[in-house]
Amino acid sequence: MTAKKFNKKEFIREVKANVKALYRKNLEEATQQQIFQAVSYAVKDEIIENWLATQEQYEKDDPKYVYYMSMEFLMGRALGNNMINLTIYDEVKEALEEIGLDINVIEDQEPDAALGNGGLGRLAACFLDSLATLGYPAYGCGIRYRYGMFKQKIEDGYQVEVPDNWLKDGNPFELRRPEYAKEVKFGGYVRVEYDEKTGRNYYKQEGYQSVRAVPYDFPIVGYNNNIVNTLRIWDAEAISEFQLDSFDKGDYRKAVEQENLARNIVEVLYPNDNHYAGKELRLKQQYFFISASVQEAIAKYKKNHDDIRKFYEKATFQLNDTHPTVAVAELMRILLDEEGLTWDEAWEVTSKTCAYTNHTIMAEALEKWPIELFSRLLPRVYQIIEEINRRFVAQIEAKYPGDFEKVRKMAIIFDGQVKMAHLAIAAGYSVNGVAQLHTEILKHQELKDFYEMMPEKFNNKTNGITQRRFLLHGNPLLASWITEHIGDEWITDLPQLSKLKVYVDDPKAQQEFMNIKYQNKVRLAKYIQEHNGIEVDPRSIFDVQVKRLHEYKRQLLNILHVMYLYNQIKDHPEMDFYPRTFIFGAKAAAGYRRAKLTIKLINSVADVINNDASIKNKLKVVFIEDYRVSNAEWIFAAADVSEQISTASKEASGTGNMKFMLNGAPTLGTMDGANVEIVEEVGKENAFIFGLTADEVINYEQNGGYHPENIFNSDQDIRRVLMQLINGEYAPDDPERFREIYDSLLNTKSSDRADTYFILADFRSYADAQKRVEEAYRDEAGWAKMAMLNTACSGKFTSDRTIQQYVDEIWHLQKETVKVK
Ligand code: Z2T
Repeated sequence: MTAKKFNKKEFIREVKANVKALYRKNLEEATQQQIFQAVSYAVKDEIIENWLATQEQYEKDDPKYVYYMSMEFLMGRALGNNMINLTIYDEVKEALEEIGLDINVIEDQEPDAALGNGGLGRLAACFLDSLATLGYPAYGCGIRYRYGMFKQKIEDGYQVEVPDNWLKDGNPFELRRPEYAKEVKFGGYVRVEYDEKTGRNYYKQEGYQSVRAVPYDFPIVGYNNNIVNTLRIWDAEAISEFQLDSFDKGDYRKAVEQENLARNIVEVLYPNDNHYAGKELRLKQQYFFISASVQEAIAKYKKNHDDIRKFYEKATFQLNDTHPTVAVAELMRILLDEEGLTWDEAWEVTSKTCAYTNHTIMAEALEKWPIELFSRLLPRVYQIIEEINRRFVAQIEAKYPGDFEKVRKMAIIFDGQVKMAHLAIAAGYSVNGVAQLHTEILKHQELKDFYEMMPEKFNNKTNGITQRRFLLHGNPLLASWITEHIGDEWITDLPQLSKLKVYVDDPKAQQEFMNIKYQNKVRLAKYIQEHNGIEVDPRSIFDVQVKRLHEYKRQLLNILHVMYLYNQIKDHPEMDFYPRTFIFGAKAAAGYRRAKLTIKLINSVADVINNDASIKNKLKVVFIEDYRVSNAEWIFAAADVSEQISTASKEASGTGNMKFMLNGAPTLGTMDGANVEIVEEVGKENAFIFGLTADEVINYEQNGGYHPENIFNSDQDIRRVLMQLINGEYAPDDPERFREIYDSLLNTKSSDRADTYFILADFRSYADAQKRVEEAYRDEAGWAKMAMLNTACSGKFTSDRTIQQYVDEIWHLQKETVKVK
């Protein structure tokens, strides 16, 4: 099945017409931003027919839908991706060339849709791409934040956060749908009414404030299959005066309050990755988009069905971490209070509808809301959770009579807190981890008691990434080369990449493969020169660590090792050393002091090393400002080495690791998250593995016995590097600047052990692995083979595979097809 034929003349005519209609300008007068808008509207026109046709087909077939509920969708740019999936990229490129326009410049005008922090949000975006490409009916449900992930500036080596006003020029791909607006209620109290006729109590929320949730739809284009699904994100508006209850009419104070509530709710994305801050506004955001989404899912179902007790046959809610877990109680509330089901009927529907994905074992990420806050904001929802908890505790007691420890550890409400993970597990029909190792740790450590009580709910879904964005769009040279050698089926069937294996020993293929890598390095070097003012040599090894800045991800281990290498080169100028460029990219949560200090350390080390002429450009350190989806595509394409060096057991999966592998960069990493499965696919001889295993880390954590000061005292190289943190080597103006980092490695605080993330424990084995990288890279043919094997063995890590497993083992959806009109 192919998409309808692209008409170049018609397209050019439309772009010109759009520029006129939108800006009253001719092409020659329009800015690149205006042309981007005009091109995007023309591309949207190509999408609209398919969008309509898809929704019509779904209407006719009445399929089951997955509602992917997520606080985050890290979509990145839409224009390039939409052209790719419509299979009109090259045609549009040519058409634009004809009128003197450069498609790269046009694409570069688009702000990233950065409605997410990192891995979790980008995973949601990859899943939407795969759902549409595989032809599964799906909605992404989320929030239309006015400001997404902040833009990062580096000033004097420090991170500065700048608001991300991504909507300021207008968003050509969004569609406002006021006809689907919903009312969402906060606060007030619950009034109980006994109804003689039915003999039941009815619960009514009164004295509340409310906001109007208005959805904006974004098209999610499947690859070359005419399918267009929908990402539906909610904006908040004030309930207008004439919609106020008659009781509240003319209540000026209340009207103003509701205006403020609406404005605040969707104002900004919380910029925390793997960290729970417990803010009231965050809970408002959660309930806001969940209530609207659940109401909409039910309204949609009721259009064509009259038995709400069978709702789960046509809908399933996938909860992206615990952030959307209030959906459990909201669904119960609607079924009980508005649909009139009994508790048991409502519970059956709810527990057959909701499923939960866990994305982390980091304790500081667990959502535990204070009862006071929760019940004040969501009084009726809280009552329902109390009843869910009462019944769940009874179940625990029945299964483990007299074992109060079990209740203490598993109850949903305990110690004055509402534990969202416990609610999600108790209420859902599926609990999944995001990589094999992570799921095993959930089953046997973090969620052990739950696994023992309900093993049938637990399953693994190893994460994946979409090759359409991270190879076809991000690395067009490699994509074309692959297609020339094995055909283009890999675009929708990534395991076909294994056909490349026959070329890994072929010198010509090796040379072509590495030449493409070189050209991508030139492209990135230009970007770095333009954006950072640093000159890097594309012939050096590009050693890359890009991901959120977090202590467990150990950017600190990386930069300490750079300091160690620098010492070596200074001590032994004659030493053989293959030139290296260490590239970092990372945003730190705005309130994460130690992470921000690590950014300053990286930039301080970069300053010293990059300006030391005596080391003859053997070492360069680059911190790429504002790492985000759009520049990530270029970075993966240009990487030689993929740094995946988290403390074993801490990185649930990782997905950047997969993007590097796909683009031919071997992993330098610990046996953590999906690294384990990457090594399983490519062979450990084609990766550089080091460090403690997850079992060893967990054993130290539970039984003690780790003493970083012993390492400090016995290893002179390590000792020297650590001393350089406090002797002004990298902070001559303020030698105490990095004291906190030094202390974190050596000084036990009352609260936690020194070197919480085992940096000293792993330092030697990391340095050895780095040495092996250098040796391997010197062997040109050997390296080319290793790089190609990484690409060839990356087939498992497509999000198409992940989604197919969700469909087969959790959601049970039917594939749809849409014919061209
Ligand atoms: C996040 O990006 C991840 C986990 C979270 O737990 C929160 C956020 Cl914002 C609450 C990441 C994991 O750290 C990473 O290992 C994983 O690959 C990714 O989610 C997608 O599952």
